[in-house]
Amino acid sequence: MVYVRAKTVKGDKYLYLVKSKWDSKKNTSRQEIIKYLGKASLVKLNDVPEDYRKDPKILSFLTTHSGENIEKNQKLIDKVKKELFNGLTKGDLDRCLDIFESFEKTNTLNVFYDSVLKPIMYKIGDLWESNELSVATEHVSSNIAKELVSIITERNSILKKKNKILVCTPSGEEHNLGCNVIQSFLQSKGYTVYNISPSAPTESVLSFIDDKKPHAIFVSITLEDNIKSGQRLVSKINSEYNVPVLVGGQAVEGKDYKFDGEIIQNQLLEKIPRIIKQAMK
Ligand code: B12
Repeated sequence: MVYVRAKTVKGDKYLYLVKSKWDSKKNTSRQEIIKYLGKASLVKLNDVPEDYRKDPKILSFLTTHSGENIEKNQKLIDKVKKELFNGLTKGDLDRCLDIFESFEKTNTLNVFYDSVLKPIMYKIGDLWESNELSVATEHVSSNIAKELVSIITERNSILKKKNKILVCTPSGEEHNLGCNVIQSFLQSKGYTVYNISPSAPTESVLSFIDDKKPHAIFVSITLEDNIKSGQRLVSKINSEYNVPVLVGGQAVEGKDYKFDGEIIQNQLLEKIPRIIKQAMK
């Protein structure tokens, strides 16, 4: 497998085209440098040997890391956000899928979720709150968004023997698109995800843990009204199981609530696998 790797030296990123090779003697993989591409801000597609220029992974990496492309990609993101907003508010699932498919050619799944879908859903909420968007349109949009994420998840999931993650919301919390997005991203990375959101009663969360024995648990809270039931849920899990519990979602963003678990604020999806790894140590 060939991909681009970034090394940061004194705050500057440098890119390398590398090949991953299996070393059967050491029973591990090692990386072989094919070409040093240069300082990230200066790398152009032409610096990549011709054979690898059409590789979607390499294209996508360069789109998000090379200086030449960052500005271009921001313009694309802004355009795609407008298009997807229209598709969602008009209830046009096919259009939304087309938009995703074309975006996916140059960007990764996490960029779609973090930089396109999430901000649009926040905007839809703000417009609903200020009465600029009807309740019906908000509901249509969130239903289409859910279907979109479900189709993307089905298409992108891969099966590797990675860890098992349980995703849930406390009792009372009906918002679960965030949980679906986390599931979608983690399944695309090979995790097994049990998404029992929204709003499962504590007892059924506990019996699920008993049954599936997940390696980590995500608790997602959107409404501040659900903080207390979230705190009770996390304490109950901790009193019965020795498993890391991570708490996140809009209700805990920028706040200082106390939980018996680790609070994760303001993280991009791509950081989540590392967060899981650290929590499991
Ligand atoms: C869709 C929606 C709904 C749908 C939910 C459908 C569903 N199945 O999810 C419905 C119509 C049911 C709904 C109902 C309500 N809603 Co609503 N809703 C929204 C809306 C527009 C989008 C939510 C969303 O999908 N966001 C996008 C996802 C991808 O983002 P996310 O949830 O933040 O998740 C990401 C991160 O936070 C993080 N994350 C999340 N959890 C975790 C956990 C861990 C461990 C980690 C590491 C990370 C992490 O990763 C996720 C993926 O990137 C929001 C607007 C907004 N700002 O989000 C309002 C919003 C959340 N709703 C709001 C309100 C007021 C309500 C109602 C009270 C309205 C009412 N009067 O009935 C009810 C409450 C229902 C309930 N009891 O839960 C308010 C909340 C205000 C507040 N601060 O409390 C908002 C903010 C709208 C607004 N601007 O006023 N809603």
